[in-house]
Amino acid sequence: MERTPLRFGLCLFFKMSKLRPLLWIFAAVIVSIVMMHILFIRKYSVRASAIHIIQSLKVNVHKETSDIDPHGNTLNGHLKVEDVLPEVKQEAKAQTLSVSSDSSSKGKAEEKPQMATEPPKNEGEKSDTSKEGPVTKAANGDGKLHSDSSANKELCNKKNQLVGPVAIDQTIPEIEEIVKKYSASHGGWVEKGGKWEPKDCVPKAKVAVIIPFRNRERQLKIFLRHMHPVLYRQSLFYQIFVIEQSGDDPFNRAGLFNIGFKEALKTADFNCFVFSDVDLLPEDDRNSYGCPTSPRHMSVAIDKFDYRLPYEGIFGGVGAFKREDFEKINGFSNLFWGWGGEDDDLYARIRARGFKLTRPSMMIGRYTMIKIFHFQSHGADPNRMNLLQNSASRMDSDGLSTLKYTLRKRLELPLVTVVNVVLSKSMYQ
Ligand code: NGS
Repeated sequence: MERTPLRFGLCLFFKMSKLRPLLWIFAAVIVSIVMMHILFIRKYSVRASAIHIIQSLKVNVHKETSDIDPHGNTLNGHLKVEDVLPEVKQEAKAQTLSVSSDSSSKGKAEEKPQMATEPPKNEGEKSDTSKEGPVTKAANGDGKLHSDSSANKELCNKKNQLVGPVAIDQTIPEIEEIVKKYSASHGGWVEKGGKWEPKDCVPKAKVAVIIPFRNRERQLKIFLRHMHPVLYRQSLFYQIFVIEQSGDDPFNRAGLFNIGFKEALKTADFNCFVFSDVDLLPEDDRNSYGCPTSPRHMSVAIDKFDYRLPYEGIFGGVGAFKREDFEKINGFSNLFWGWGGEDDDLYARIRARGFKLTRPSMMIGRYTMIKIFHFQSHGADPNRMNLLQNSASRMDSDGLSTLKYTLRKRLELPLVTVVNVVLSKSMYQ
């Protein structure tokens, strides 16, 4: 038969209609792949590569994106933390410590069930002030953290206390104002040293919140006003420690975290640790500051990064560890002086030990970075890229086991324990 265009078209139509279901499936697969690529892969990889190009040009990414540096100094750099958070002062007793690898702890961490890291499903209202914290005075006023009067008590499970998204207030309060509102000595709940524990149930975690610090008093006041009610509503046994670096050496954020770990264990047998910058305020109280099942990066969605992860391996901002997990990676490196890299080094340690990194959802792990301009007296650590070449092999010989510092003061203020230390490069040469 003659092959006319009409016959060819009819044949093709006939074959196509038989194949049509297959074609639809094929098209659907292609469209899904393209959508996934656009939604997930590009979102992270484009930002990550931008950041790493900037890094390789040795430009301080932070300066490019915001006025605020989570590690450095402020313009009003003359005040010391005890001037701004006055009250109980103790004798300053200088004492040089060179801590060995068997750790500074007093007592073993208790085996406690883990605090749930997933949020309850039905919460989403804004906070109201009536839910800010407890109204009754804390039962024990002796300044010690109690944990073993728990024989007949049940584990705390007060998710209905959580409010979900919480209001962010960036006005700078007077410290007396917050003390009056929160301190147990004024009818609030926070005990001297910045601690609290639930009295009617057994807390699922004993948490030390560690804040590295230098000349950031205004941020600290905002932070304390924000954090105490959040930690209270999470029903945690908690204490907030500010580790203040004196001296003129570049800021050593990671070293201060290690010191905080050691110093906190002199106070109580904490079984989990949250390491946080002073200028990061959680926007949702379902983001648990309790014990994570494995190392947890908590500040996954910060406003300054448009609530996205700037790159997949970031561990900056706020992170949480079980005590034993932090010990297994020998803590942070002590060798990063100035801005940047110490958190990437920690991430490499976590990976090298085979831990699975956990994160809250992008909806729950939201943070506001306090917008107060401050001057950064030291820039980025020029040696950080070299150190990052051998993060894993350096892990055992650089960290908690080799930490050196001089303890200058330890102050139990009404809303926080301040540990003032000298930490200098010369200690590591
Ligand atoms: C990376 C830094 C990290 C830092 C992150 C975000 O470039 O330490 O930026 O910084 N890594 C290196 O410098 C190698 S931020 O803008 O939050 O200050 O955490």
